Amino acid sequence: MDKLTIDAEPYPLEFDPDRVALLIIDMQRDFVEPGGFGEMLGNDVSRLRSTIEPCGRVLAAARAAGIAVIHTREGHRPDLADAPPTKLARGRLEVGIGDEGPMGRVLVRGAHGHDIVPELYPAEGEPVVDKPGKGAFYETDLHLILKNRGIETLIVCGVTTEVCVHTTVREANDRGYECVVLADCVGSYFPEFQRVALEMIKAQGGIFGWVSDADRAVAVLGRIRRDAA
Ligand code: C5J
Repeated sequence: MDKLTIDAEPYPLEFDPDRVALLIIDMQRDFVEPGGFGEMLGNDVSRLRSTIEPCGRVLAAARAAGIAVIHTREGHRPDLADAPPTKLARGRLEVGIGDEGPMGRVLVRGAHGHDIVPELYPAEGEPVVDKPGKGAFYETDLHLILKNRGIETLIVCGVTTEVCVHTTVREANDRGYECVVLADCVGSYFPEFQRVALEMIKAQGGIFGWVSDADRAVAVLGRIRRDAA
């Protein structure tokens, strides 16, 4: 199929529709749902919850287009052997990673809070990458999964914008992927960080990648579906 173009900043991004994937980062209950770890830390989770609806539209469009969809989750083994002691100690929290939280053990694989919100739950065949760090490439098989599918371009959604989304986009950029981050599909607890994080991605001619939004992504993904039909 011919190349397509997604309208984006700092300029429209041309991509090969056979080599594009949707990457949804850490849309886990503990970050996004009321009563989870994020809210327990005093954050306003509504700032993150507003991403669920546009993410859902992009996810539906990606599935209809038949492109690769990959989900990530931040978290650790139940024995915490893959969690750096510095990460466990950070913040001097009363309830931190590995402790019993409102939705089970915080950021521990298998806990209710660690899993992905039902609205965006992975479908059968969609890889879920469990990552111990903020970046989705660090100590995971994400790069291998993408290489095996011939992926060159990543449409990026998820939370939080300035932490796991940014770290992953930077890692992807250094590995030669072109990332387009959908502004309304990524969220931060801090409005200022949301704004600046998106500015940073597209500054200097797209130093880390491109910024677009759900509507523009759905429109271009719809062209894949129509052309394939
Ligand atoms: C954080 C993440 N913020 N997924 N994780 O700790 O951004």
